[in-house]
Amino acid sequence: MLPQLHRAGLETIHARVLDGRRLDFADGMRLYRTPDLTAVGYLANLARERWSGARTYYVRNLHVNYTNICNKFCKFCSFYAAPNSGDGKGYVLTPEQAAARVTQYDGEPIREIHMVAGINPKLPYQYYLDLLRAVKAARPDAQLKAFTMIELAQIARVAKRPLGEVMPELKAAGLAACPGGGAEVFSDRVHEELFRAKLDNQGWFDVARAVHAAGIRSNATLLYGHIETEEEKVRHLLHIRELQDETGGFMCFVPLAFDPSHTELSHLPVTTGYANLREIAIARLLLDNFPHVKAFWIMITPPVAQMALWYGADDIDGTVSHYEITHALGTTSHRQVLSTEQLMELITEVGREPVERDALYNVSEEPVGVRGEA
Ligand code: V47
Repeated sequence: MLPQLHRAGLETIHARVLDGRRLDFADGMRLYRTPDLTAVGYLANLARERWSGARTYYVRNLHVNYTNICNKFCKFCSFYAAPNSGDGKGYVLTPEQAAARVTQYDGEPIREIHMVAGINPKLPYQYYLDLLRAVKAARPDAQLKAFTMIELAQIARVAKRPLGEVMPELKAAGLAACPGGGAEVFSDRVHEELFRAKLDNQGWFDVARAVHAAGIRSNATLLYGHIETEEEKVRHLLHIRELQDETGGFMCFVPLAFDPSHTELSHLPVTTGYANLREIAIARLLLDNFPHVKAFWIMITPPVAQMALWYGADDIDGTVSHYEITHALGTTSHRQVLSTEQLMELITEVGREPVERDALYNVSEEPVGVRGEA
């Protein structure tokens, strides 16, 4: 037993992690409350290495946001434009325009196209099918990771059919996987305060169940760093773990650090590196049935994402290029890009092994050597 774990009061959790036993609510709370983050990170790294060894997954990807018009008015969001606001800020990409965005990257070996947007009540079901088909036709070699559970609920609503019937059609049009967004925090209190117009927590679970039942795998997120409590975060993680026990359809958990700039919550501070690493570590420890935990560098900065590779994360997302949901930190720009070489350098500098993946975590390249290894 390391004296540091003893001092931090983490002996029992250490024993459980070593034995591969499941952590419970009280363990989650203890992990949030111990100030010794390196002790928490040490434990998370044991779990991380059990899943992935030194491997760190990255993907050559790009993001397409097909509309910013949204009728959900979430207080944490700086991306949306209200329907019929007349302020000229709202846009909808036609399927052809979305395809043209993708074609700009012809010549780059993009493997994943991440496509999400606002809930625009004017878009008919046919639009979503045409969008998938057009983007897939523009880039047949890339996989479409598209539509949060919130968008999928809307798609079923406009199709006027159950999601179980709609999913095979979306699949046939090119949908390969779904991102984890829209989960926010599974707390009725936070739902009421920050995103009351959006699908409720139970609804998110029902949609995820239908998606997984249709053979499409997805991610799950937690939006932290606003008004949520530690208890609510632990419950969120335990809910997701329970759903994963049931469906087995989740690939990766993505903690999303709240960026308050340009939102109704702009008085809140940005999350610290200390807090960001703790979220990743606790997710890795509680989610014993999730193969991957992502350090989304756009939100937590590349240097913290790099540290996170020793605090439970085994995925650093991708090259991204243009992320509209939030701004580049401290700027008004949405341009946020790392080259593949920069991503690989971030990974190898901390002694981890870069592994290129696709949207479904198929490995598409042999790992390159790790710096410092014989
Ligand atoms: O659901 C909105 C979040 C999500 C803000 O699955 C914000 O691999 C921070 O889900 N500050 C959409 N976050 C993005 C998303 C995502 C991103 C990257 C990878 C994956 C994946 C999924 O963005 C929303 C919401 O939780 N969000 N506003 C904000 N101001």
